[in-house]
Amino acid sequence: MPDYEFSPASGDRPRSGISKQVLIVLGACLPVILALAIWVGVLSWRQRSMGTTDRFSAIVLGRCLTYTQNVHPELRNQDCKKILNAFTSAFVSKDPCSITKEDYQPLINLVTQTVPCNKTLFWSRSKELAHQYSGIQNEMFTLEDTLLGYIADDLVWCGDPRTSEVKEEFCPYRNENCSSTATSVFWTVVSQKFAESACGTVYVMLNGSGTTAFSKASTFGSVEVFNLHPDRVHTLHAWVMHDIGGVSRDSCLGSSIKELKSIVNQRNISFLCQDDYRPARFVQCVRRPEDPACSTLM
Ligand code: JS2
Repeated sequence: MPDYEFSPASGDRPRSGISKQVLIVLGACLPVILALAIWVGVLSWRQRSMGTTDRFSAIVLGRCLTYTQNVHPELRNQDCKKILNAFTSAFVSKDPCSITKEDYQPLINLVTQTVPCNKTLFWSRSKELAHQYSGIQNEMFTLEDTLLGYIADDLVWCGDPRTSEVKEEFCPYRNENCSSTATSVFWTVVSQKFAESACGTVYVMLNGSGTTAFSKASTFGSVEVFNLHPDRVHTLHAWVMHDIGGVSRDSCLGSSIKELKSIVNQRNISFLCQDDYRPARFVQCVRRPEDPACSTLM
């Protein structure tokens, strides 16, 4: 039987119909094809109706389980699914520029964790060194060493009134036209709670190689400093750290630290300051042991 070619452009239709055998085979396969199509349809419907776990939710749930089961097993009774649900409920299906502190209150109420007195470490423009230090001095807590900071660190998230999806891309940056984003409000809320629950002597690691070590516009300078309770916190101890082999643009004697001292003293809290606090300098020198600034340490 010759293969027939036809060119649709010529408008020619095949001169001979499909052979009888092909029709029989197609008829026999049709039910299988139909059943397959129905099965795929049901599967995708179930997937949609059950809700797929998006990446953000998977990361937050995974981090929560790691933290409560391994990092701090004393929190093993925390319900990570409830925490995830309270977290996403704070922003999904909402205007991404109009998130409020109250949106996060159910999440804040769910997580009860207290940092021991004298073990709180704030930071400003020195995140990496602060975390390296608290990673070694592991009785010290930065916000990201607490459960809420740990599950959200370095993530971006937002919602959209038109869907119940958790979005990670195309989330608006915080600016004058969008001042209350899901992430910025979250960090303000948890930073405030972190400061409110601090007690004894609290510490802050500042960057003396940046433009100014202390800024009132920073989260530390605008939220945490003003939420320390003077009846719980008696001293704020600042460490102004300088990059190994880097420039020194500010120090304990600089004007920005004088401003920080004034704010703290006005809140009836004592203030101490050290340049290049030695134990933190050791942490810096681990990576640059050959640097002259480190030879005097050894
Ligand atoms: C962490 C994020 C993110 O004392 C520290 C922390 O307790 C933090 O809550 O606030 C302080 C640092 O903020 P600051 O003083 O503005 O310093 P920075 O180096 O400019 O850091 C800006 C980021 C602060 C809030 N924040 N903190 N992990 O993923 C994260 N994202 C944001 N926006």
